[in-house]
Amino acid sequence: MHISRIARFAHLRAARSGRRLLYLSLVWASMILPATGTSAATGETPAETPGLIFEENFDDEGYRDRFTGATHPENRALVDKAAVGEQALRFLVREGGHYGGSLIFGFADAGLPEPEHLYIRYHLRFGADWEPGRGGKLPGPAGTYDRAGWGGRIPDGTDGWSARGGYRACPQHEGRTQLFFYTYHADLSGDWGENLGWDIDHRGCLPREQWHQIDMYVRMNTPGERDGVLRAWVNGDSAFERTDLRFRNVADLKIEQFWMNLYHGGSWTAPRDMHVYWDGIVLSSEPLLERAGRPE
Ligand SMILES: [Ca+2]
Repeated sequence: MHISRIARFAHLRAARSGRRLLYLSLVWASMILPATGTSAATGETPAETPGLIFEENFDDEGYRDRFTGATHPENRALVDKAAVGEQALRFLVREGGHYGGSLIFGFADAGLPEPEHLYIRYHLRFGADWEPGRGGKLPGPAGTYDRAGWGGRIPDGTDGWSARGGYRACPQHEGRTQLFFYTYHADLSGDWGENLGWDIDHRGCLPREQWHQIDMYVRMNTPGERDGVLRAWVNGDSAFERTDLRFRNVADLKIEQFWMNLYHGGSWTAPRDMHVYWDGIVLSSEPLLERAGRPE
């Protein structure tokens, strides 16, 4: 029945901030409980979420201290346009620029073990001024270890990997933005990462000015084997699945961080000032969608 090996990890930043302890605990357990999570696209995550590792709802300025790294504070603002709670985080990409910026939740930096599988949820809204154009990068899991697996640094299976989200103009629907995984894995053939389109029933093509609930699942492969998993759901419906990926040949490459990145490019830059809104992030070792299935 229950595996009761429960590891609790206090978090220095959370303790210092005195805010709700959002880094609750890691529950490395196979608990026979109904899967939790919300069916509505903009619902609250239940307080008692099995496997909850991290949650951020961007309802106060303390959010920065609950992440372990951040860049480009000049591009970030809390605004009254929430998917969850009272406020959301707005990111600006300036005309002629690439960033955006990053908020990073690094597991080791937070005093947590690096997981080998992870359920990720966040809420995403493209602003009225958003122009996807040739595209760029969005949040996703990564294990670059500042060595390889991003930005043209091709990995060899021992040094790094990543599976950030990516975006570009949707080819089927004018004005929509297509999502994909921008992946650096150990079977790349070119000089850059591989785009894995969220193509199931065009669910990865999102209209502006609406909140979308994005769910992702990543599972590291058995070292050397092509059995790594990436899945994605948009507003609760399956949009992508691969179960034959090789991220690593060695066991010590794991899920180092959730990299909440916004970068326009490639080499191209933003045609005008444009905005993206994020809210309601959850990282969990247990499924957040009932249909997401069990960890494998
Ligand atoms: Ca919020």
